[in-house]
Amino acid sequence: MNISFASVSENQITGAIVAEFAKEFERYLESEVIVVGGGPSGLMAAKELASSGVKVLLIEKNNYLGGGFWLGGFLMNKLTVRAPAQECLEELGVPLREYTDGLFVADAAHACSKLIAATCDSGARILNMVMLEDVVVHDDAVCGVVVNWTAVSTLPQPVACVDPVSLESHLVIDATGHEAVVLKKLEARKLLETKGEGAMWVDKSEDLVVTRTSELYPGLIVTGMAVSTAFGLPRMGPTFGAMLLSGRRAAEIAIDKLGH
Ligand code: 48F
Repeated sequence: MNISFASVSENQITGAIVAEFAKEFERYLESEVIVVGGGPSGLMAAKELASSGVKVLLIEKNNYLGGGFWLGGFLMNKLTVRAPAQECLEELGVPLREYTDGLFVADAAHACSKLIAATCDSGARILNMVMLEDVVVHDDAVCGVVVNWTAVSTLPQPVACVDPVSLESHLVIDATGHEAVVLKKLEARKLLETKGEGAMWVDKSEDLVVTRTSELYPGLIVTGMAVSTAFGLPRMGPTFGAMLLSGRRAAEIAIDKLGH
């Protein structure tokens, strides 16, 4: 088979990347919501927000999205969700099998890639390899993030003198998982206190994570496992229903606050 690709120069390829990135980055210097962390809760929150017409930017420190959603647990490619959260996966078109009454199993790569695709399709913008370094706080409310390229944090000190930049937003969502990175920035300034995650107790943890998903400080909503860290709730292991429903709840809270 003969094939002839469109003729372009090397620098046109570079130019296309630089121009498009710069245009989009400039457009998102201010967003309505910035989601920090692209695991299941952050992706779900960003997808639901963008689907409702909210201008949302998601920042993720890794070069891939999905966080703990790529693998169910124990390095095995299956993940579980408990009813009623299977509905979220059904909406995404993820094949499911009911293992026991109300406990569903899915292929982790399939579920994660569908959620990522749906988030991109929703219109949420995504910045990979961008790491939250700090938050912007004006008049006792969070109103943005301070970020740097993840690569900068891996450089040796003598060559890592790179100042971060700020991005503004009406609301920030902490979806950074167990580490609750955004909350920790406020805690370091004694603006709030986190309790630290409790021991494993799946039957309690999932309901609690969803019901405690909330605005923890003016302008800052917490979702996913960061909720456990904030309130000292038990952890839940490789089941993801609460992550999906907590992300959806975070989006509802944000939409309500924005008055959309
Ligand atoms: O850890 P992660 O998947 O958080 P989650 O959405 O879901 C937790 C579950 O995966 C699982 C569980 C329950 O089922 O116990 O662990 O709460 O995703 C968090 C994402 O945040 C990114 C990180 O790389 C991951 O993709 N992240 C963490 N710190 C930063 C960050 C940071 N400083 N800046 C940007 N992204």
